Amino acid sequence: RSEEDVVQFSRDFENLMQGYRGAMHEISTKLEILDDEYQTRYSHNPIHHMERRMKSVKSIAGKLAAHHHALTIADIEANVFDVAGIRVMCNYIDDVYAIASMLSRQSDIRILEVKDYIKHPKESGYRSLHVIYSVPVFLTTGAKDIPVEVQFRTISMDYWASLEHRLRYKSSSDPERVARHAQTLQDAARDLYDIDVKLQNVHRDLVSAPRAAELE
Ligand code: 0O2
Repeated sequence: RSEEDVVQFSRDFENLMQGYRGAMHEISTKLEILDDEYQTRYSHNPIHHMERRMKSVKSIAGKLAAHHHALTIADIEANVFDVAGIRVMCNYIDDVYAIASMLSRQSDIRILEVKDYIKHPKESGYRSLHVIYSVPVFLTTGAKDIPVEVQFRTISMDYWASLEHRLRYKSSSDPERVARHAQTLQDAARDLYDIDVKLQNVHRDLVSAPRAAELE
C-alpha cells in the first residue's frame, strides 16, 4: 500500500468505526429504556449492568487474517460482525431471555444470527446467548444498517467466563495449564448453572413478570 492508500484507509476506517459506535449507542439506549420500563412495571431490573467495547484494529485484522481475508473496509463490513459489542449481565436466566426477546421484537432492528450457548453450552462450559442485530444508524450521508453483537448472560456466567478467558489469555505459551484446569472449569460451569436455576425459581415466586415465552 502506498502512503496515500494508507491515509485514505485510515480516514475510511475512522468513518466506519463512527458508524459502529453509533449502532452500539442505539442498541444500548434501547436496552436501558427496556430495563427502566421493566423496573417501573414489575419492580425488578432485568439488567444488572452492561459493558460495551469496540474491537481494536489489531483484533479486527487478526480475525480477517484467520479467515484469509484482507484488511479492507469491504472485508470488515462483509465478515466481522462483532466490531461493536455489548455484554448484558442479567440477574436471572429468565431475565436473559425476557430482555433478549423484548429487544428482538423491536420493528426497526433485524436479527442476523442467534447462537444460544445457554441451551447448548460450549465444550469448555461457556454459556451465553449471542445475538447479532442490525440497526439503522442515521449518519450525515443517510441511514445505514450496522451490525452489533450482543452477548446476554447471567452474572454467574460472566464470573465464569472472565476467569476462563483470563486463564486462556495468560496461558498462551502454557497450554498444559489450560488443560490442567479444564475439568474443574467444566464442573464449575455446571454447578453455577444449577445455582442459577435454583435462585431463579425462588425469584419466580417473588416477581410475577411475564417470561420470554409469554412475550413472543
Ligand atoms: P472478544 O474480545 O471477547 O470479542 P469468532 O467470533 O469467529 O471468533 P464465533 O464462533 O463466530 O467465533 O463466535 P462465538 O464463539 O459465538 O463468540 C465469540 C465470542 O464469544 C468471544 O469473543 C468471547 O467473547 C465469547 N466466547 C466464546 N466462547 C468462549 C469461551 O469458551 N470462553 C470465554 N471466556 N468466552 C467465549 P472473542 O472474539 O474471543 O473476543
